Amino acid sequence: MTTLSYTERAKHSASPMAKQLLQLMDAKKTNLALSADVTSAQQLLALADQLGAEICLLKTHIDIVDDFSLELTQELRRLADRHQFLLFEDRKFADIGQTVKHQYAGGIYRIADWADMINAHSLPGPGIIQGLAGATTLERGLILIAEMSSAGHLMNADYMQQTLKMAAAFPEFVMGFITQHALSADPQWINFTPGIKHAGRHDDLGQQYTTPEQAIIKQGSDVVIVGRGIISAADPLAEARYYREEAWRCYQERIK
Ligand code: 5BU
Repeated sequence: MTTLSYTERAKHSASPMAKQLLQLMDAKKTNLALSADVTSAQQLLALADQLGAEICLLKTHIDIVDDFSLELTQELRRLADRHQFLLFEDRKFADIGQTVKHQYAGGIYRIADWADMINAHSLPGPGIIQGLAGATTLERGLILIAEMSSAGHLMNADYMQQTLKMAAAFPEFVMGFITQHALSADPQWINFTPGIKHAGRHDDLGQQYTTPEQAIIKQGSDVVIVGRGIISAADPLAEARYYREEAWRCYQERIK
């Protein structure tokens, strides 16, 4: 785990999108990502507008929105620019390069046109990274899934280290990892951690939760991703502010 600030780490990164996110987090003083898992366009836009000032990243599952349209993605982009956050589509690509290229740039969702970053499983091998990297000429970033938050996943220590090696071959495109703990002390990699909640250890479908403090201080996480902990709360804005302050305090403590 590194004790450098995000701004310092931006200098070590070869990925323009990683640099942008690292600088944004220090400038805006937030390392909170919102997982906006809602099923209507209106709910998604309302969350982005209401909580946008608190977050560095809005994570979407665009394919769960019942009334999806390309106008929704244009609105999301406008809100991202207005409130200064980046867009992360949690698509979890997992196929051969030729297929993911089309899934990323084409189809109904045209993810490459509006999402600053996407994620993918390392399982198929490096071709998946090459396929995604070659799908667009826009400045985009990829997060490799090294370690999931769910109970009983099959990603063992060797899988995680192989994922790290795979990333190292594409430092301009890969920004870091979805992981529960920092995989190396190399400051260029950003560690994104889902499965964050201050109370509640798991849900009924395999999700396992850890606290911001455990994730950031003990495990070396850089960006905490919170979904139901915020969006299912009685007052999502108050809860987002709580997570923002707590996650920022932990980051400050780690780099002290
Ligand atoms: P929650 O409501 O905070 O449990 O939502 C977590 C989100 O993060 C949800 O969108 C998942 O799809 C996503 N996620 C995850 O929970 N664990 C993982 O390992 C990965 C993604 Br990859």
